[in-house]
Amino acid sequence: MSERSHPELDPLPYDYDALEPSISEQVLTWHHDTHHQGYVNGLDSAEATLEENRAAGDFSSSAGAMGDVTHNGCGHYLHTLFWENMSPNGGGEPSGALADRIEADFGSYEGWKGEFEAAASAAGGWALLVYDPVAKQLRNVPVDKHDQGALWGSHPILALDVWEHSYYYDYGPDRGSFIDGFFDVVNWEKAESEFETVTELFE
Ligand code: MN3
Repeated sequence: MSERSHPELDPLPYDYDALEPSISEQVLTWHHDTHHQGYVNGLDSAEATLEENRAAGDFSSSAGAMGDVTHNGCGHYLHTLFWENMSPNGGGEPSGALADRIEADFGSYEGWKGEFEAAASAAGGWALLVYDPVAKQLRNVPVDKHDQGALWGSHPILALDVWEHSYYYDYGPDRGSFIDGFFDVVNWEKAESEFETVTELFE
């Protein structure tokens, strides 16, 4: 059997203090080095369990391990997108093909933003802007944990982590101010490139 590849945590694409004051150096350090690293380790460990169980022909703990793969795997993938879709030079509004599609699918940028903020205020995990390749349209999706409420086949374009570890140290219970802070550093260039990649595949 070939050697299994292990998931790895990439460094942040900017310094730990680069998103201040939207996100403090302390929170970004904990969030990336401890929380995100934990999901990478959890994914690796769950995959090791599945491999050992197959070798032993004993699947008694495999269902739990498969659940650990989706929880930690989605945690790993969404955090990677979250770091990339923020930038110290971010903010503003989308442009190009993504801006046109937001207007077509949500009526206006304000219509999209109000809906995304509603998802971010209510979700127990993430607010996502996704591309749905079946309906060929953008959708906002509130996700609990990392994988509960996902829409099958959809591709995340923009991810906002609203777990309490994402903002409580900086904002206390004021999640709304954290969401405002996110929009000051949102990296629309990254979202635009994700949108172009996925629409080239499906349209
Ligand atoms: Mn998180």
